[in-house]
Amino acid sequence: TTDLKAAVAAKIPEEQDRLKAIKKEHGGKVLGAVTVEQAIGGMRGIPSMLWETSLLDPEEGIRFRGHSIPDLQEKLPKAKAGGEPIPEGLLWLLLTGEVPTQDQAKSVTEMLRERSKLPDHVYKVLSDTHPDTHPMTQLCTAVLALQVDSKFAKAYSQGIHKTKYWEPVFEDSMDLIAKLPTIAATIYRNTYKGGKLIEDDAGLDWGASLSHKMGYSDEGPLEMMRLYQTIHADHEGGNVSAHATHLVGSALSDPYLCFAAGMTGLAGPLHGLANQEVLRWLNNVREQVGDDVTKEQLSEFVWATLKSGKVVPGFGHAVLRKTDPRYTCQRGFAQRHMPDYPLFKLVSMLYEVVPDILTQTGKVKNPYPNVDAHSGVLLQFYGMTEENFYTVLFGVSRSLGVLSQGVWSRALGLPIERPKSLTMQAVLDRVAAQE
Ligand code: AMX
Repeated sequence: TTDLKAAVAAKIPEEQDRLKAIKKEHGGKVLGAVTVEQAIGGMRGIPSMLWETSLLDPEEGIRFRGHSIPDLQEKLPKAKAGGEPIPEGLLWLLLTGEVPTQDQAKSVTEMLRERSKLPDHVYKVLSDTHPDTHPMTQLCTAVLALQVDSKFAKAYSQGIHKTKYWEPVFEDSMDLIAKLPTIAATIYRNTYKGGKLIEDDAGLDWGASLSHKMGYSDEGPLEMMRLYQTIHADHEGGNVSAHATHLVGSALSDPYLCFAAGMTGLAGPLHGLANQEVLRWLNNVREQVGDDVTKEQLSEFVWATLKSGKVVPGFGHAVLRKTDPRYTCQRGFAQRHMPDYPLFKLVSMLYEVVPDILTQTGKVKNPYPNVDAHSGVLLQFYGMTEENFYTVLFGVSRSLGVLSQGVWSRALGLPIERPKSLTMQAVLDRVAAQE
């Protein structure tokens, strides 16, 4: 079939049976103990959630439905031969577990295009926001404004049977994914280009159309945006944006409400906002030393950042312990398309300088670069210089992963989340009871 919803529907019974069997046969077994340190330390490493669309290996990085990023660069359908994958293909994979054919990916492009029109009231909400409103806040505002059209919220209020939840959740998720490029481009044009919007080009795929509507229609930025939108889609379930979406969705809040929750989390500097922070940090270096910076000068900058009690943005990770394959893949793109670009050279030099220094601090568990260390370079090269906007691009992509999982969370009947919290005294009492 080339019908995405039918392809998902066909998978649901077997996956429901699989989960039932796992619960029945292994429900009482232990996945891992929880230490006091973990309870205090941001629940790091506690296996406590189901997330089907992707899994993160600390050494190898993300796998989407079992496929690594280099794998998918080969296997996923492309807009042009030898080019970058289109994110619609990844959406099919995330939702169905199968790598799509060219026709299946094309049908997703068409399905999203049909749903892409943004209601007038959302344009109005966006043009009425205070001009200094951060683009991420504008994104959340627009998503919440769309919630009035939620098919799930309506179906729920009309008493839909719980076995059918996934269907209106699927519809809402596709509607929202379809509209996000227009929302993002409108935010961009309103904030930086005097509100002059650009007509869509009906021949373009979902990711390329975002670049086009922002005002960048050459082959270079179109391909870059396809890749960008593919690799930022999902990073298993425990990161802040995915977990926030999942948590809020578990209360049966509709996809608009839970995606907005995820985006407020993505807007934090330790998470998605890091791509903006990286650019600021790089610009600061260039302003003070120029483009011909030496390794020694760069080391001084890194040490000064650390000594002033700040993090080096774009480096480190809560789960990964090697260079992020999303970084490596963007580095490959830069080597192919902008090998002599000064900012790329600067970022490459940072790769040589920062890991040693972070290792010397003796506390950073992963001194290597993450996805956010590189994305800004690609955007800058094609003229998208407004770094405050970068996290919105991340957010558009993240919708593919977290909303796909949302469909499956409802299809599998996952319950409301409610972990146990403790006071410091309760921690001490539990420890004492064991001694
Ligand atoms: N620069 C300076 N210090 C860092 C650091 C960095 N890049 N990465 C980690 N550290 C510090 C931590 O702040 C912590 O210090 P503390 O003990 O004084 O509080 C210590 O090293 C141990 O932290 P960790 O266990 O290695 O990392 P974590 O799991 O607590 O945090 C992360 C992970 C990503 C928040 C952290 O590495 C960081 O702040 N990096 C910079 C911001 C960034 O790039 N975020 C984007 C991550 C990817 C994404 O979500 N988009």
